[in-house]
Amino acid sequence: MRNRPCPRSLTALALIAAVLLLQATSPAVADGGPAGTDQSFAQSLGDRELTVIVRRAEAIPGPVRVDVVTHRGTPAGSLTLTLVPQDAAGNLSAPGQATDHAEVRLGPRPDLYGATVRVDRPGPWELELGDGVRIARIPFVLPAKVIPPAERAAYGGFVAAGACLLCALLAAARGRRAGLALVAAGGMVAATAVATTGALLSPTIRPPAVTGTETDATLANTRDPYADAAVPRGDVARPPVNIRVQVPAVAAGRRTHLRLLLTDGSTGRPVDDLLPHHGALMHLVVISPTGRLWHLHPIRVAAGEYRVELTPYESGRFAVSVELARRGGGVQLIRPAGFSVAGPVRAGGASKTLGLGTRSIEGTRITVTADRLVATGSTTLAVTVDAALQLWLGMQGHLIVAGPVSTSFEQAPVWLHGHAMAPGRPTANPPDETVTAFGPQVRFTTTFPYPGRYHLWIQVERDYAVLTVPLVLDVRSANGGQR
Ligand SMILES: [Cu+2]
Repeated sequence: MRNRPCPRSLTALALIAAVLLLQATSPAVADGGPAGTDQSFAQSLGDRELTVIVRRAEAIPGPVRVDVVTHRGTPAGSLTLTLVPQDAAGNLSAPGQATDHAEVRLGPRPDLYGATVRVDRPGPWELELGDGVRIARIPFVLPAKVIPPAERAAYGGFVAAGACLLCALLAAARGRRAGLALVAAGGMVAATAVATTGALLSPTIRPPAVTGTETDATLANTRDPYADAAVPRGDVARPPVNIRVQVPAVAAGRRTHLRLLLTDGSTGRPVDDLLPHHGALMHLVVISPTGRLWHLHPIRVAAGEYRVELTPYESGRFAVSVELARRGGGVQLIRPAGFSVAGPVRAGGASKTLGLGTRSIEGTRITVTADRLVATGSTTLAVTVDAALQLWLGMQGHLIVAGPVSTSFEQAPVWLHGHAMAPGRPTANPPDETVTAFGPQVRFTTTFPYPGRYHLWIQVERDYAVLTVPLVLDVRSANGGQR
């Protein structure tokens, strides 16, 4: 006995095929699959230097893991995590209202500590990280998983073509319904054409702007990045940032805080669109009169306002530089006016500075060599450390240069900031600081634009502590002299 499909099932199959084809043309948000990458933020929270990692969400709504890496000397204690959405979503809580809390208990040993919080929507968020005294408000974007329309057309088209083929076969099997078989076969050809066109066009279609990186994130454009397609993307460059550094009247040896106020170079309005770059929203370098270096990551306390604490051990003029990246504005190195510390002149802040060669710092042997020290040509510095290294801020090593220094660091015409990248190809999720597998040699290539005396600081991380290697190098001019 033959199984005869009724005309109703054939019609249903044809309808499913049509729906699949129609759906293929509109963009969609896919809940359920992971989207985005881990987002890492170095934070100088009081006297704790922390790396806060917001892990990528497997599904939204769903749990998100927040890990905190501590370093040698980080006091034990507890931190509060509060999640605050920045955009409204249907009948969910209003923006600015916390949706979840958690506590991270930091142990006495440097390690990875964490907690899990729950998110109820994609889009822009703030993670409030509190230690009982101060609160860092870390902005981040949870991307929605969006399948591009061309890809959807390809997938939907092939599925619809399969359904039409089934229809055609069933109709043909019935024998008498040649007309229906013909219609289904026609549908199959049309669906295959749509799928093939989608598949062929998919790699050539320009992807939409990355929400939260190239455009300001809202819930609407996170869920549908194609919604902004009509907005011209020709000029996304935002103006440079001005920074005012405010320091209360401070005496050498006393703990103080720096308040950094960021304003737009065009409108003078507060700047609140910094992107995490090199593992932090802001990299602050402070150099004391005798050459002690701080490389800190101020916390964001309000829109356009960052804060950090430090203890200047000596009096005199302190130089400041800030590296940051603005959304749509690229990386900027800003050299705001420095600040003065009162009190008797006290040295002792800076550790002993040497030229090339071998030295021991905090029990670690370090050898620095350079292939040449001539202005305007490229110089490669090789640093060999007798310890396995961890990636700090995603890099094997950091190099900061100021010079030529004649009167003060603040007056030095050149400040450079170079990196020794992690080996291998850059990946979306590089190993975190718990992996001790790098070094022992890191190399930097840089160029000294003028001859003269340069101060350099090389920074690497080993055993959960950042090691700073200060150097002084005299760079010759290309025709042999010092000037
Ligand atoms: Cu930094």
